[in-house]
Amino acid sequence: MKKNLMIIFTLLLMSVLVAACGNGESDSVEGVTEASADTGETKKLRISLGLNDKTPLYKSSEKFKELVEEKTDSLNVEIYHSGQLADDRSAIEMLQFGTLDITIPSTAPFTSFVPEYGVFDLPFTLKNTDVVDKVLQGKIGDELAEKASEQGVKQLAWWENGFRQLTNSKKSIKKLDDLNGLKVRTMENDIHLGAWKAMGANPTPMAFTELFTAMQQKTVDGQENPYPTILLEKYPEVQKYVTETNHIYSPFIFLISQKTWDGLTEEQQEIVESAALEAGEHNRKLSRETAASALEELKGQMEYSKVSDAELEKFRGAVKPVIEKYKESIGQDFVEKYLNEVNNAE
Ligand code: TK8
Repeated sequence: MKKNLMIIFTLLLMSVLVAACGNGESDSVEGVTEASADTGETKKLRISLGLNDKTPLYKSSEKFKELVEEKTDSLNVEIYHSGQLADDRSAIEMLQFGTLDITIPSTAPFTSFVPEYGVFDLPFTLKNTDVVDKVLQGKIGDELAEKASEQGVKQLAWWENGFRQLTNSKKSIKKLDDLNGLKVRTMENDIHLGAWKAMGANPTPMAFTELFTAMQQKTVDGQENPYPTILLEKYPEVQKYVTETNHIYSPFIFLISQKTWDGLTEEQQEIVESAALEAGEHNRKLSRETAASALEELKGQMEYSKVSDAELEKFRGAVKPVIEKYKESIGQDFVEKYLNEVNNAE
């Protein structure tokens, strides 16, 4: 009994001390909101990114910072790249808790928060960037952003990760059978796992922050990402073969913590939202230019192959049951609506 009282007393003492020692310019939301609303201090907005500072994602985040800070000196944007603060999933959770302000993850890990974003994980659905732009900038894009706000985060814009391609250290991939038993890292997403299994590979879900080491240590044979990531994250150092499959188009989503958003003045909200949208345009343009130039560079550093259209039909055939299976968990009606939008956009 006496011992328990001592423990409770110590804990109480510690939390009083922590509260008393606050650093004036706090970086948890409550601190920031209270301090700046009253004192007009500069608010710090911290962005967590999974990719490094050579990538279009980082460059466009710098553009966002520039746009915000040129419009007001009441906001200061800090960018943390290469998963320094967190991987995609943990960063989303930190937004929900209010211990981080902004993150720009792929949609695949976000499906465990909002299943409808799983439409982007249905393989071979989006064929080119024209269709992508029409669908994302249309009703479907708005409806998804609406659903995100039910999870304590606000989606301000669509950014671009890109069309995903396969790399591996074992062999050149030209046909479906070449995938047999290949240990492929996937994002933490059941549909990706199901699709690679259905195509004969041996998939492993893994956070992006662990991927390079896993390839280096040959825990996995391969992975799939857009060309800019393959080149700028230095995958040719640990992968020999690159195969053009365009099997999935991955959007990035610009997410801000609802707590952070609520702590901003209306003027600051307008500045942040328009900067996220404008930097999103910058990001799409830069990602597409980089995808084209990265492919040319990679052809000089890796053994490149492209799966023929005829062979891709077999890939599509193999994943069909997976698409049917996951329509339910995503939401049958929403998938139908999405596929209609895609067809109309083609
Ligand atoms: C970076 C990830 C990455 C994604 C993946 O945080 O995990 O392979 O393509 O871009 O979002």
